[in-house]
Amino acid sequence: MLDDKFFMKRALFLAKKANWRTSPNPMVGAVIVKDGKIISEGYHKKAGLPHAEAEAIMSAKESLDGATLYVTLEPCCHRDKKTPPCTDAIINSGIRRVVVAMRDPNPKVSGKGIELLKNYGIEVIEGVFEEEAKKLNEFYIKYVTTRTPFVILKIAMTMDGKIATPRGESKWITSEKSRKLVHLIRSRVDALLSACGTVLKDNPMFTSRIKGGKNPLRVIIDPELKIPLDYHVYSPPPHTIAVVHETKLHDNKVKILQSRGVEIISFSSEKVDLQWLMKELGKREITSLMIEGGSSLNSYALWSGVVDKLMIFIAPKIIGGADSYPSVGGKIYKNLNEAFEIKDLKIKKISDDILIEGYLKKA
Ligand code: RP5
Repeated sequence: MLDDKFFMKRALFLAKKANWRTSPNPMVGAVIVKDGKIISEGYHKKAGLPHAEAEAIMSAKESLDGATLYVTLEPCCHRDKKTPPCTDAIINSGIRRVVVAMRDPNPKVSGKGIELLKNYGIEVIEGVFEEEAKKLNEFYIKYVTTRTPFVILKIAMTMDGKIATPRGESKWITSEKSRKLVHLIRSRVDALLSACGTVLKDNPMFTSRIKGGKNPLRVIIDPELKIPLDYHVYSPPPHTIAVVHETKLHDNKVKILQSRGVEIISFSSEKVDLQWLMKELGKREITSLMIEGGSSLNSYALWSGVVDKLMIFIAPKIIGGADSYPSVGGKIYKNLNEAFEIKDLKIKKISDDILIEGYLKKA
């Protein structure tokens, strides 16, 4: 129905107001409509605070008898750590019709919320702006179904695919506007992953310099603890997790880092297993992560199969040469038909740069 689309659009707009601050929860918006008019609205602001539907129901100033609820995600039917089930609030409110954009992929819900509402005689319509709702919560969907973060691999490169000159100069390849967008993404993801090569070369801060933006947790692969203690990444805030080889656990640096609030995660294999690391981060409720590394980490992440989405910024520059750093180094595919494939491409012009976004086709 035309009206359903109209009101769901408003609910999606409200959901976005949370500005990626609801982790590990999804961003959800809700609108209550009676006699063709919006009588109440709500959105989920932060984990621990009321869900969108509950907020809209609570803030309604008139009777909800016979009203329609528009909500961007299926209402929950379970009690989480702090909030009661939204289905109870809906059933008790007098709302007779519920329009949802998408089912909640959380195994604790996944259709059960809808079933419960139907059992109480409430009409439920599904799938209005489903794709938009799914896109909005791509971090949450990956996390709640796999308990590992949604991973974005960001690469800033020249037109010939280089990320640095032979002597490692990389500041800056892309325009200020592109870098600002990267800072915006930093403020949306829960964590940023990099490795000691990039950190030793650039001494990056890995913070978000967006006004009012939150900083991501920094996850730094530093197996041999090569990064000096006075480097930005080891000077919280924001917080940092150092991923260290177990043979270095008795190093005095570990104690110093821990006294600064740096968390140490250790591994025993020759190289850190990124699939394992993603599980460890998932246990810490990291639902999304952006990789900002060099040729080796970019390659390693792709080959490890942890990357979900690519954001490739291409600047109108050419460095050339075999000794300059390629965007993706390391292992190669011998045959073209085996190459990594990217789908659902979106192309944008940002200043003079081009941003290509796409999702990795998984085998
Ligand atoms: C990366 O961001 C660059 O290659 C550089 O290593 C880093 C700089 O980060 P900030 O110090 O600006 O936070 O993409």
